[in-house]
Amino acid sequence: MRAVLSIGSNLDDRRSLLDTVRQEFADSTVAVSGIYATPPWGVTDQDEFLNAVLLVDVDQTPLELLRRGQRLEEAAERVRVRKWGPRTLDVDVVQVLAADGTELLSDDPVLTLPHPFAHQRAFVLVPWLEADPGAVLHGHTVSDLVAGLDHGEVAEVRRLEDFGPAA
Ligand code: PH2
Ligand code: MG
Ligand code: MG
Repeated sequence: MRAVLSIGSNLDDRRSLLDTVRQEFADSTVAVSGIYATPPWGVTDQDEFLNAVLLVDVDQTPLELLRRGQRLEEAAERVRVRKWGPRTLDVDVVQVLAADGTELLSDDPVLTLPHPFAHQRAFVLVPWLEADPGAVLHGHTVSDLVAGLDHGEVAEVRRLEDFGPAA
């Protein structure tokens, strides 16, 4: 199964924390975006985030993959203080595709698929489009979704650098 992971950090050594995800999935990464600096969305009185997107091919269920991400969050000593608040590391499973390319749908509150807000967040869509220019989310190309976003929001998502060596 193929999954799209959106990862973010706005506390501590943000690059090293994102890199723990890159390393965890080093053998299963099929594409990766650059690292982007993004203004905090939702709760705006917090530091800027670094965000990136990884496409991974894994032989796991979506819930196993979620747990794998949560173990990295725990290793980053993530403390859930407030919704949308500052975090050392966030690993979100944005989309899961079955082997035949079908998008998995789930309304399980533990792991809702696709991620319920991904289609409207520039900090997810812009890196995703870079990692997979042909990506489709729920019948819309990610390219069209980006084009439909507020232009100011898109402009504020700034690519800083490559995210480590190409997989
Ligand atoms: N994550 C959030 C809330 N707000 N803003 C940015 N820029 N990047 C994030 O990853 C992010 C956010 C909740 O997970
Ligand atoms: Mg999140
Ligand atoms: Mg999360």
